[in-house]
Amino acid sequence: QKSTPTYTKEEVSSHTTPETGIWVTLGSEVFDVTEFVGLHPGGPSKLMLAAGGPLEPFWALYAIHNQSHVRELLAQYKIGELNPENKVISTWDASDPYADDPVRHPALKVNSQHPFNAEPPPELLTENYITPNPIFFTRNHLPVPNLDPDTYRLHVVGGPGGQSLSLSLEDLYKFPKHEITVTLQCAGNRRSEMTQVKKVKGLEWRTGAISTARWGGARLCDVLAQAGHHLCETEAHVCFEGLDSDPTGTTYGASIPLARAMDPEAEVLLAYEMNGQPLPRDHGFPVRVVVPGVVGARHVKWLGRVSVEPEESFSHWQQRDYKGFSPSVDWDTVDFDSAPSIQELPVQSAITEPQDGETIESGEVTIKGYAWSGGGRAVIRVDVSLDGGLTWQAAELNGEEQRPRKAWAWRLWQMQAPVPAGQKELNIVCKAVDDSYNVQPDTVAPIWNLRGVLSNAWHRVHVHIAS
Ligand code: HEM
Ligand code: MTE
Ligand code: MO
Repeated sequence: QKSTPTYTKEEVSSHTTPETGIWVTLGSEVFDVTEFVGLHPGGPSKLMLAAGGPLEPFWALYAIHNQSHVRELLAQYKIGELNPENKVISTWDASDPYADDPVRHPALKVNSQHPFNAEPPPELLTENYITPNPIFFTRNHLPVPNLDPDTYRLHVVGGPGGQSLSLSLEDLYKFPKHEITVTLQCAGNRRSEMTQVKKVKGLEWRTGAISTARWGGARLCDVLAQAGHHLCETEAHVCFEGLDSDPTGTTYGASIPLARAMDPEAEVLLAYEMNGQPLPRDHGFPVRVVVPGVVGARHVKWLGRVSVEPEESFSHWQQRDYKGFSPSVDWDTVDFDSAPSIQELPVQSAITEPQDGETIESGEVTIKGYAWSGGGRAVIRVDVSLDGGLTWQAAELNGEEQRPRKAWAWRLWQMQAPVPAGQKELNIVCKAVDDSYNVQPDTVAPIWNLRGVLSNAWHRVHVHIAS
């Protein structure tokens, strides 16, 4: 009787190409699925996301694999077991401020490990209308605080004649619960396209610094009213402070105008639920702000303090970051006081399938992507071109219908098109139109800015056609 070969995790992780063979694990079993990749009903690119590692985190997203015929199919490719002596070595290090950060999903494309910044790959981003929590993009400026839900308190500074509140989670649950689907987008989404025009300062986000969730929580206006705030000073701002801090004690902070915070129709939330679950640690456990239609930077996570002030938050991220400038402004001439902080975002769309540089089959092409606009403006149309923008066709809009003036969430879109015979390549372009008839600019250069924010030019993807 032959004994089963055993492999270490390192050996498995070095098998990620057709040349080395493509290996995956499930439980303690190791499989060589090189021959199956091209046959995968979900497509080769999705299977390849798991190459060299465990299937579990991916199959948790796609319950379709929870069937006996899938297990039987996989069993045919078994080559051995994981080495049982493959002990997990604890990497805990008290001097490393990031040592206590949570474990993340392996599908995320990491732009920076410390602090953690990562986006879902395009082939997963538009697979679901609601982004599954484990692959929701993550934008952290600091280490993730580890907060105890039992001792957590939210401090709300009282208004004129009112009183300050110190709210436990239980107290927050007593406010009427409000649930809404909201898309969050970082101001730096698609920054990598700006870098191609001229270097910018910031993380190289591709098209994935955007995700959508169903958020549940108390309305900010209800909490502010209980603390004695009214919409009297229209010039006032609601300042939020996070409980994440750097070694000097500086915390993350941001603000929004009081008028938005007090408007029940603006639906600003103190959210404690994300897709029916408590917030994951990376997304602000136990409480974060959700400001529909507004740039991600104002959705303060790990919320510790709320106050109403005559001026915007003095935080670096409100005053010295997340502002737009003309392409001719550089780091020697920039005057951050001269520009307003970004609040509502402009209209945006991007192609997630096929991807730039990909080779596709001739015959027919399926093009997929997302479209969204800030300020509750609904996307009314997405135009797609296969010839670099000479001719256009309207894509089919999918996902939740959006309410007028309260279109807080994205539309996914798709289009099937014949590939003209004899064609060697396609220059696919998309652009969205919102209900104010705002459109995306055609090129990046005229909207280039030193911080690489508000990158919303037509999205272009160049693909080759297999002959
Ligand atoms: C569908 C096998 C890895 C995503 C399927 C189906 C099989 C299969 C047999 C069809 C199931 C049915 O229709 O009843 C496998 C095997 C894998 C693997 C053996 C690993 C060796 C992955 C990974 C992902 C993924 C890593 C995602 C990142 C999908 C999706 C579908 C699917 C989205 C549904 C396709 C559709 O019909 O729309 N897979 N899979 N698979 N798989 Fe996988
Ligand atoms: N809140 C705190 N406390 N700390 C942060 O670093 N990042 C902001 C915002 N809220 C941040 C924060 C930025 S810039 C964005 S884009 C969103 O959170 C990202 O939210 P997500 O990580 O849940 O996707
Ligand atoms: Mo952001």
